[in-house]
Amino acid sequence: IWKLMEKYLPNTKEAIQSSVVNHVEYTLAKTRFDFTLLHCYQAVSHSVRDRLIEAFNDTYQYFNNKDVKYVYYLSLEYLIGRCLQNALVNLELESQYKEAMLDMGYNLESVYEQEVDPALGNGGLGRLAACFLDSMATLNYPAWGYGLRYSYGIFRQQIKDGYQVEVPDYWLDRGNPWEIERLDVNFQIKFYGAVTKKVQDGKERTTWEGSEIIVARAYDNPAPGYNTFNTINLRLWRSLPSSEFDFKSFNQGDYFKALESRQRAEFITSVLYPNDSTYAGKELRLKQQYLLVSATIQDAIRRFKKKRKEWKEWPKYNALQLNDTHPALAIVELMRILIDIEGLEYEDAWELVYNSFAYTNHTILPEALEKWGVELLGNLLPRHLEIIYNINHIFLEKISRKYPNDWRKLSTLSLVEEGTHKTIRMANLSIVGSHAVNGVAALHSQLLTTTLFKDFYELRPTKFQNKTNGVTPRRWIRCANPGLSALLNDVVGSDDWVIDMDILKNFQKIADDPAIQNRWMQVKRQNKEKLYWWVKERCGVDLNLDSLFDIQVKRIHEYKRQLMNILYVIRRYLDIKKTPAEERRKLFVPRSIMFGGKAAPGYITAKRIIRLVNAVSQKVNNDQEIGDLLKVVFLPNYNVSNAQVIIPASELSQHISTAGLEASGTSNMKFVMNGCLIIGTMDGANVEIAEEVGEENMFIFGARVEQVEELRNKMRNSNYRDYFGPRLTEVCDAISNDLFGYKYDLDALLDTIRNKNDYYILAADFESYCEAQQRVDNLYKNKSEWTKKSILNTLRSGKFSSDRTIRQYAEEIWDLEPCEIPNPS
Ligand code: 26Q
Repeated sequence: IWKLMEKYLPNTKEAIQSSVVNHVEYTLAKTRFDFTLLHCYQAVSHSVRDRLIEAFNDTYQYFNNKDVKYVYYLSLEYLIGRCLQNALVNLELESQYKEAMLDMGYNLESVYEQEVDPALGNGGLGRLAACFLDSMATLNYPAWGYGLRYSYGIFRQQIKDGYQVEVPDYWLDRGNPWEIERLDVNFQIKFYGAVTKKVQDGKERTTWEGSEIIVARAYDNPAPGYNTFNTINLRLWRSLPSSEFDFKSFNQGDYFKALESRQRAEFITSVLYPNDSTYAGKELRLKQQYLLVSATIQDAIRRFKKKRKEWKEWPKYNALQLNDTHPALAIVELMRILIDIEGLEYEDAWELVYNSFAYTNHTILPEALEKWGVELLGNLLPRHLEIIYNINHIFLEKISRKYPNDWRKLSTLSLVEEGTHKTIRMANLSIVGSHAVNGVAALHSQLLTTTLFKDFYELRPTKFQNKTNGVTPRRWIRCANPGLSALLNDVVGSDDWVIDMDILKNFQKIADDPAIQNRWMQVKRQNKEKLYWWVKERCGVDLNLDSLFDIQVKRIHEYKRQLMNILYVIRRYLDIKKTPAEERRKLFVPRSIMFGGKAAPGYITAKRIIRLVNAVSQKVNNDQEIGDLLKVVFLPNYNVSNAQVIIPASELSQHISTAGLEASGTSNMKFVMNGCLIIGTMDGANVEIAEEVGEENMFIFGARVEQVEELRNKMRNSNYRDYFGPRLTEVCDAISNDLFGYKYDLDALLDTIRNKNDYYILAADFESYCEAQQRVDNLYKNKSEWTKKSILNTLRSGKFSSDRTIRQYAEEIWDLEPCEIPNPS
């Protein structure tokens, strides 16, 4: 009977159709007389799921037999986006399913549209984790992703009256065919309670008795690799009440009170914190972090114990990567289990922890660094606080031996921030507990070692590394841009570029070929048409398809300077109005300027930026004099599936953060791959993009990182009128004179650059930004030159494949070998 299970499902058109029909009948209990497009999506997904599961089971069975080392990627966020197309593309079954469905009267693309977009992340950090899973599977690395199965992902953004409105995202509404609920994989998670010490055989033993016990249950999400049978697991935990939960209330007969506390247990994984730049010192958030950490470490230990190895071999078999400090308690949790439960000596436990953990930093913004109040932490996790103090004690002793009487060093390196409100610095904990620490772009990693983590760097320079981010070409070219994919297949003569982006470099001579240029423009045009309809339907705006599609999509934040972008739009509007009608078309290239991105619900300035964009959009789009020379649109609810429509259609994209503040950026990479030119500052990965594609193929402007501090100092001692150029002054006056309405909100917004010392040096960079924009117009008038640069951008973008990034992590941090499962046929 087991023999039967060893055979893979057949993938002929007929076999696919019969599997879909089977799911219609037996999984959905539907008939052809009562059947919708949604049912069709569900049946197709189940049919694809069956195929995923085969590969998935074989993969881990094989890893297990080969006794491999695993990497555990720990992240509070995964922005995986829709699964159906991605699974079909990676299984290389898209054309078979397309045909099979067409036969049955369904267009596969409209089936794709039925899927909700799982949005279990905020932005860059969560999407990076998803790209990494794709690359780890594709490169055959033995890996596990671990995260939380939030019932509510990031809110859905609606625009009402020009303001952002947040709507809860209950993404599990229609079930989720992609997950496998593991009723048999549950771990207990403890909170609160007390620590007791007793002496046993002359040795002090510590135990922690939690007073609230809940359960974390595993939900598995297969992530298939491309061009391989390897399929790895994203294991997401859901919190549930434990069966003995609040036994006391039940026994005392307080039935409702007992049920209430059960609901509190479920609440822990119910919602993702929609914050991507300031930490929230909330107990619920700490419970989320600990739940992920504790369940994951227990799972990893259970798996390790099955190998029957000695503890000292732990680092040989396990690498644990922390996606920012959010899961940093894993360091402490592993220490606790090794010492309190497994009975290891402190030093031996530390050795194992230190050699298995590594930490990735994603920001140098001080307001984003996590610090947990000692009272909060000590109440929720008393034993963990004790261990943190231990780690700190031993660490600081070493420091004071090395730097006697250097109080400044001691206080900056300490895991504890003293003060009226004592806190634990999670970044310091992560650095001290890891053998490798990395930034996410060359400039960012360099800034870490010279500013934020300078003292740590001097202590142990070899610990610090760079791993420039990357994105997966499977989702961001192959899935999102089928037109470009077909073109690249023709250029290369195969689809090898999908797993080896570097080969595109060999075809640079095509950039001058007029026939290729024409096809290239056609592809872009078709993508623009798709976005045209998207915008028309959602925003009611009719774009000019011949206009330059100019796009800035990312979370709204002052440091990303969407404000500078929209102020320039106003500049352009005023300039067009000043120009005699008959000269306008000669002087200005028609532009469609689009903004998209969510503002954290409590971030008022970010919300006002959205308000301003919509106010300008209202005014400009309805100005008869302007016509289609200028359109401004706010694209609502920017998410992964919308990005897949927006990015391939864009011709110019904006990455204009204040130098030094965007750790890397990853959408910049996606845009470049899709043949979009960048207007940007020398920040984050833009610096490396410039190195790869050539500065002459980008529009670079603004202060460099070395100049920023100097500029700020200059501004501190002056009035804003001294550093506002005439072009910016006129724009702000127009807003203050109520040209766009909403004076109260908008004046308050302008005050962030007028009276608050303009921390993000918008005013200082404005003139140089306007000049760069002029260069954009000039180049766009020459279609062939523009297209040539667009082609070169794509062909030179190979470095930014997450395959390169993951190989570097595997070789330089994880010490991990690939392990490819054999072809089953
Ligand atoms: C922390 C504590 C409590 C609640 C929320 C958070 C939190 C959540 C998410 C803090 C930060 C984030 C996300 C940060 C992020 O997305 N950073 C981006 O990471 C990208 C991938 O490395 C970089 O490309 C971006 O430059 C960086 O901004």
